[in-house]
Amino acid sequence: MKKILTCLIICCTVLRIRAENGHELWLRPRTALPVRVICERSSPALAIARRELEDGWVGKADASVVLAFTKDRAIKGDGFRLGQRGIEAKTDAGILYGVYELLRRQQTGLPISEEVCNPSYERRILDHWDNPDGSIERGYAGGSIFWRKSNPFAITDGDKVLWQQYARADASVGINGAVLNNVNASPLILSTDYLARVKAIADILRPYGIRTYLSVRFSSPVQIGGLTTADPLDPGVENWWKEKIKDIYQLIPDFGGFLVKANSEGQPGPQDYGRSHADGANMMADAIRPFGGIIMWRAFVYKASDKDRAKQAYAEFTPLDGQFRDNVIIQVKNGPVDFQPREPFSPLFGAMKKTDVMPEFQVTQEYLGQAVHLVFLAPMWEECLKSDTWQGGPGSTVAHCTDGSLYPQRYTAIAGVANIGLDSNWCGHPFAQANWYAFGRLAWNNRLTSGQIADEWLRLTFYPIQRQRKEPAGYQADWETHFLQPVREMMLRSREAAVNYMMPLGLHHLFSANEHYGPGPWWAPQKVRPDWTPPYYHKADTGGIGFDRTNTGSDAVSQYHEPLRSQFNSLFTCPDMYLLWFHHLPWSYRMRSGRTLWQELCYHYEEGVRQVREFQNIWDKVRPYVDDERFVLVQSKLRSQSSNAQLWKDACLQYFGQFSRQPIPPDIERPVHDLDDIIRDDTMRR
Ligand code: GCW
Repeated sequence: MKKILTCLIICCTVLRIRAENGHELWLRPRTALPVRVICERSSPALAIARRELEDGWVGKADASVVLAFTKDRAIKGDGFRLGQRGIEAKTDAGILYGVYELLRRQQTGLPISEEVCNPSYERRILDHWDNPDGSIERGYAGGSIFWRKSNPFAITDGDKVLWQQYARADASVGINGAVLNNVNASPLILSTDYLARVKAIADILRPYGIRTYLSVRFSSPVQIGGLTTADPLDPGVENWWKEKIKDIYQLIPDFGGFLVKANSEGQPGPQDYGRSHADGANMMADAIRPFGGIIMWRAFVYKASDKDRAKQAYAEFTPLDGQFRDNVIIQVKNGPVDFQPREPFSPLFGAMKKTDVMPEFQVTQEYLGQAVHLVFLAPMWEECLKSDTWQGGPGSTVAHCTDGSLYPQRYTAIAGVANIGLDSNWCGHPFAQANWYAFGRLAWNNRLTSGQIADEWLRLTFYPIQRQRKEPAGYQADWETHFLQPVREMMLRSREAAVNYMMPLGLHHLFSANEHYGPGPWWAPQKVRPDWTPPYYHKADTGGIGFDRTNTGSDAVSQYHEPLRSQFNSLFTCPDMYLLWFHHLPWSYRMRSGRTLWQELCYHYEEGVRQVREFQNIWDKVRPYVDDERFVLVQSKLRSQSSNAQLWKDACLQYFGQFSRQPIPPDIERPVHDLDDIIRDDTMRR
């Protein structure tokens, strides 16, 4: 009896799922089988490729893998051909990406067929909004991995290890660029001390095929150069940038270029000198051209005086089409306002036919529950990439308008605002890692589906390590049925759930204050500019709710190509999900469902809360398949998400209910918070 008991205890301990803190991301260690890697060349990148194969090979034992260079024209840029014998590519980075793809397929059980894989975008970049003092704008996972406040120029072994791990994770999903600092840029970044640190980082990222970029402040020539102006047409200013750029390339010969936020949210820019965005961008583009660098110029612009902020970027940039140098690329956020839970695509996509344009997505969940809510963002990006702009006829999706397949582009690129910090699991929430992963995968292949990405990521990130080999018969099938399927479904539904409990039916920007987390449809202090407050966007009163952007309202619909213009303009054809984005409607408006608008709103909020409760349930049921550390963390975050979703529902329904003057339908759960209490607590926190 005693023997049996001891045996049982041993078995349980052995089979207990090893605790994981998430630091290894989707690159968890494998019990690799022996493999022979054959490669005629050597380089730091190829050495990494070789090591990855040796450490991660789970194919046939003692197989040989050939890494070979080719001139095959079917392979573009850093693309590669995957085959039974190995990988062929044109560049070192191509070989490395091929190796990661091969290993991913082995590790997720996908077939390895003869196939050419080319990247959708040539530049696949993470924008870090990291400040030189180590803080991160809209960062929810600790301080910066690149910069720090105390002893800012010392480079420790710990720093190097972290940068190398970061580079490896990026490369494994095809990311090949990193903007190391915030677009609200400090001029300090261009000072000698900081540039020395940039060089140290670039040296570590380089073998992984990652180029380094910097955000620059337009007024740097004045602030750190001692000039009296930053006017882009001033020869002294041009010269200052030329010299600065020369210095940078001396340190970092493969430096990627600059990212610029100008004349936006108080940042300086060419308009301060009566010049245009094109004047500003072109001056920098000319200075960086001899070194092969690019200028990514952001189209995120709007003024407090605008009647409709959603129209501003299009209004300012389309007249400049054709005026930008060919090494300028305009960086456009997915929606016309600002990374909201749901926006229609920005009408700038496809509208600038003579200018290179790149999409900007936000990986950090500024407006989607930050590192508390489980929200898988691939469905949101997929929705944007697949939106048909009609700009070049039917099928002119945002993806086609930006990846060079519709208009010739000298450069193609895509950027994601990173969600990475010093937290041991990098992203704060274990599931937020999936957004980093998904951004890279979509940047590499903009035709991938969210389902495929979630599937891969879950297999790589959650399959119990000690089951990876010699698994008891049936374990994998059991894991797929009881863990993979429900959790993948939860991920795929999570974005729509957030839209439901935060701002359904096209509502947007209902956040309290500047932290962009909790509800605040009432929030409108006198001293805050109106377009930073929710009432500017929802326009609720006893007459109804929604922003009238039809041709009798702000006419933002006219920025879209037909047939979208008419489709969005008409109540008969405007999709429900954009209804209150484009229309101001009475509370009694009859929806397609037969409900009134007010009732429909109530049902959406209710549905959002119900979905998160269901996610809690799904997660609790998968406990036997997850290590304790990650299980408990996700469980407690779901609990917070659930109570926050409830708060959103209670706040929005009671606040809007004052205007609709209608009761919450009887079959909907009653609020559990009092509106006055919510507003009081919210005000007291400020
Ligand atoms: O979404 C807003 C953020 C700002 C950010 C800005 C931008 C970096 O609230 O924090 O500033 O967008 O994209 O420039």
